[in-house]
Amino acid sequence: MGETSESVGGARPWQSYHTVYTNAKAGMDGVDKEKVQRVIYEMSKGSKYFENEERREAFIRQKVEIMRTRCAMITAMDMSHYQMVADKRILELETTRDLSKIWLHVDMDAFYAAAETLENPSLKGKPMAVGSISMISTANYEARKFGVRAAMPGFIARKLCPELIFVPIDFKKYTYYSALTRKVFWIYDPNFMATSLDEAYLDITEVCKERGISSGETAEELRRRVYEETGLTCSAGVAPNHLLAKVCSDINKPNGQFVLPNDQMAVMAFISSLPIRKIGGIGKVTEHILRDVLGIHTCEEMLQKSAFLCALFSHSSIDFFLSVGLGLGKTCSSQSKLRKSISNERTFSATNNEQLLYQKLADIAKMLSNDMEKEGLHGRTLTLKLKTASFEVRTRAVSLQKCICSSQDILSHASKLLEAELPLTLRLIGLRMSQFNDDKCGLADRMQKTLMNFVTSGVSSEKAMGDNISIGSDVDDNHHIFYTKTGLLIDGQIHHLDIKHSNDLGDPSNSNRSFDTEHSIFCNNACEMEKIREPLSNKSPTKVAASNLIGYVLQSQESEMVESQSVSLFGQSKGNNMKGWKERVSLTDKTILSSSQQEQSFWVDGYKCSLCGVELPPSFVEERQEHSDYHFAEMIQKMESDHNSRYPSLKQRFICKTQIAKENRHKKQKSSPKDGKQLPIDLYFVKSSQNF
Ligand code: DCP
Ligand code: MG
Repeated sequence: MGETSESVGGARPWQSYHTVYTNAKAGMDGVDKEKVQRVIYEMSKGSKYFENEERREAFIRQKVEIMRTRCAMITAMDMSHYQMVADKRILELETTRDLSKIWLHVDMDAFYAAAETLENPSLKGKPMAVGSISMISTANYEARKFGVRAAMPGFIARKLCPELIFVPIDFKKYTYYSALTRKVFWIYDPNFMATSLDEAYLDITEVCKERGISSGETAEELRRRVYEETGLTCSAGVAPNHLLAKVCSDINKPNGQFVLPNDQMAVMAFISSLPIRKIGGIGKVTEHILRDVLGIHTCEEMLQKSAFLCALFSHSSIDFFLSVGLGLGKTCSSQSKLRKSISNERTFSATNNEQLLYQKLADIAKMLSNDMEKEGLHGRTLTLKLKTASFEVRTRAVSLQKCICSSQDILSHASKLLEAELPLTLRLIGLRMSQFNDDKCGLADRMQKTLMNFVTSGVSSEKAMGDNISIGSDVDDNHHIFYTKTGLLIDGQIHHLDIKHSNDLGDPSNSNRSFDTEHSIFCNNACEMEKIREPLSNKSPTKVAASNLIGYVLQSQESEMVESQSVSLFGQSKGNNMKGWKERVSLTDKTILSSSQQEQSFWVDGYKCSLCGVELPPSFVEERQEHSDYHFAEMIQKMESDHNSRYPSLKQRFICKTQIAKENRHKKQKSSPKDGKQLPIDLYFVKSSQNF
């Protein structure tokens, strides 16, 4: 894992074995890191977990190599160009700096563990963890001294700390205490934004002004009130924006606070030495790439290396990185505007008991609904997140015609999404709602013309398509878990499915609570989603394999694909990729490509989509098929838009081809073969049985 010459076959191979468990959480500063590494290494070596970590490491290495190669291609002239681009963007971002708001981020200390200790004082002062021998949700600060931390298998935790006491999870209890804390938060900011059971952002600008007290005094008072109300301690961070407030709340944990003044100099000084990994959204993969390719360790170095960032990354990533370098973050207070999504998820011991899984789903739906109600949110897009026993994370999403909020509605749609994935052995279920009712940039407003439109009206929207294609998803910490469903024809109608490239850069294994990076696919209607899952028979809905149309497309389009967007970030723009693809296509002299040629032509380096940058390893056969189908469907739509007058019969021929595609389409399987054989978590760590 991340092997260095020192460790390969060396005496201490664990030294290069960096898992999520060796990342320090609050209270773990003095931990004997090498001992933790050794124990985890010895207990997991040869297990599926180990293999998974190896895959992750291999992916990171590959990613780093690709980026290094790209880096090496940057000429001096490129650099001066990108420096200008970067300087301009930095100036633009600087103009958005808002120091008028005082934000407080509050985070309960060892929340589940503290709640348990409160109700059972005999646990006080003893190392304890909430969870089971399979998996723990959190550990108290006594246990953290031994290297025990959230999301660690319990038997590894016990090895690290033989005295460790396990207490089973009791969500009712945590929800109860969470509600009490929120009563207090409400006093300071009725529009506070809860991001989980134990965390919230509060705008305390008004309260400080009205009462003539400092932000530090306000934080002290709030923490005291939370303690009086609940008997639990919390920590707080005060800063001009969310991003910084969150970092600050971790600095003096537990039972402490840190105030960063609303002053640009203070912010820049704070940022100058802040390690990038402290930033929410920068996970293991991103950290490695920035560090190993560009030598970026601190936030400030984002600005120093801004030209490289502009040369290598997509617009959205550049903006994120430069904002981090400037210490900028969200400052708006209107929650529904502020929020893009709201989520809730839960880790548990791996199980394939479907009744249990549906029960957990129901609990999460209820919690999500409660949180949405508190913020007056109604959403259209529901995303289900699953983590399998082998630590693969997958997301499935559905976009509904109506906004929903009630737990019944959420559960009903979530159950359909889950049903399509079972049987599976799962260790985490999460639900996220997005596309809120007042989200003007929502799916509804940027709905593409679908292939159905093409078939029925022949009109397409170039703009809409451009809007939905990412210029490049350079950094994706979730690469190995990407699933996609695209371009589906149902009952003779083709339903638009939108591939979304999130800008979040979180590392899924860094925190089970984050609902970060993903590539979600949205289907327009839940009922349709249900139909999609039905077995495809002569009578049942049928899916178009747009790749069946490839030959036709190649013969009829005369290689005049539309080239939009001329921005080039090392061939990552849509325009460039379309061009590259076009060139590869024209090489074939307008003959039909064999399917393996199509594959090679489409997947750059064997795994990266040449059109949008999404990464799908070759083993994801079906997902890759669907992904390319989607792009081909798009192309047809675009071509129709541009060639409608010259090719009046294209529509008709498309319909004929569709009929053939229908007949040829095979039944779609609902999960990959290996998913049906998930190991329980304790078997997952093969060595575990020796240690019980
Ligand atoms: N949690 C979980 N799985 C994780 C992380 C957390 O189930 N991987 C749960 C248990 C935690 C609660 O969420 O008690 C809050 O998470 P935090 O990250 O805030 O962790 P704690 O509150 O336990 O500790 P800290 O003092 O570091 O905030
Ligand atoms: Mg906490």
